[in-house]
Amino acid sequence: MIQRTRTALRLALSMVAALGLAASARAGEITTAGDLRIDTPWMRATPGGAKVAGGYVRVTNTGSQADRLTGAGIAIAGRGAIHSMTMAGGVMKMAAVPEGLAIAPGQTVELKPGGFHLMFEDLTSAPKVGEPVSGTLTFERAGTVPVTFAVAPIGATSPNAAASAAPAPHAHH
Ligand SMILES: [Cu+2]
Repeated sequence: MIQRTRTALRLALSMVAALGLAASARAGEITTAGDLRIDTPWMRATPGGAKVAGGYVRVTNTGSQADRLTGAGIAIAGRGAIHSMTMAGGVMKMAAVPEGLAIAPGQTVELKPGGFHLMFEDLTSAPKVGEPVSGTLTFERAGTVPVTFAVAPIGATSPNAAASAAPAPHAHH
């Protein structure tokens, strides 16, 4: 009887371990769309009441024709846009990039904290750590691609990083 309980417990623990692995694998999700390799879409949890959230992703063009990231959306936001972030007189400034981001053949475009990013506005609920958010990325050639955004802690600088107190001090352009 005791032996059987132990076996059941071991089984339960190994299932928890397997689920944990599945969760971390999802955090490093790679989607392929035509010639594009879409590496780990992610976002950060937001403080309560926040109406906007940034989104990040790395896209590599493995083909021979240029493409362009033109838009993005998530299920829990009214709209999404592409933004740049630059340093102007010691102040971080964000601006919409309506023309999108060109991705030349062989090139990787990285959207990350402190640089180009997706801006999701009119949040209808707050992204929470460990609860991936479904969404889309739209490209000129590859079309609209369904993706899943992993959710990292508030202040995280990468999808797998623990929350850090301060954002990266430099502006990436
Ligand atoms: Cu922004």
